[in-house]
Amino acid sequence: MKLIGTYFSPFSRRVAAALIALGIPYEHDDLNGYKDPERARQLNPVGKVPVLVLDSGEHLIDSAVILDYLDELVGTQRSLVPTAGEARRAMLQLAAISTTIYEQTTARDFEARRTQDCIQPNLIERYRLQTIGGLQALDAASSLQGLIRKAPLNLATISAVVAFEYAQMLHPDLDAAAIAPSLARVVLDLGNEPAFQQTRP
Ligand SMILES: N[C@@H](CCC(=O)N[C@@H](CS)C(=O)NCC(=O)O)C(=O)O
Repeated sequence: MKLIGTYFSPFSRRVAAALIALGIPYEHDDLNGYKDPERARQLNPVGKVPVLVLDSGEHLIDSAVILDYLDELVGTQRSLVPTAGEARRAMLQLAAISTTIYEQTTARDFEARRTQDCIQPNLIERYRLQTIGGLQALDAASSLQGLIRKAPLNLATISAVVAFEYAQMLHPDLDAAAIAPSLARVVLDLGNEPAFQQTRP
């Protein structure tokens, strides 16, 4: 199978990290949807990465859909999300917080890049507070007993490590480690894991 999407995209990176964590071999195509929107639209009607191309030729779009497929592929014993119940809901909620951090971090970056007289400071502040709220919620789930922990790797942890590093990369002023010290420890503990090391942009 082939994963299309630059690792600068946190959505693509969390899929790549999941593929590596699950030991599923894949080819990688480094497409950046912002730099080559035409090609992205050819692969995905809404022009976004990641796209996963299966050996059958089928195209899967959207990281959540792709991750759901990977879980189906490896089966319930190895899946990154529990199959049902409260444990499944909790895992998906935390992953949703991480993907919202991806979105708001990107939105804040875009807003900050506007020419000075077009910037809307109230929007930048709103995105900043949403990102802080998300990091604090992930931090509360980061402990030995929490869902975000070093092992075994699950969807909440993969998505959270990617969220932390993405927020830190785009907005070092945020001081993600001070906002989310327990999550920062998990990120540090997992820093050299192939899933993260091999996908770091
Ligand atoms: N819901 C999608 C979001 C994917 C997404 O926003 N990808 C961004 C990169 S981080 C993209 O390709 N954007 C290109 C564009 O919007 O033109 C997913 O989970 O895969």
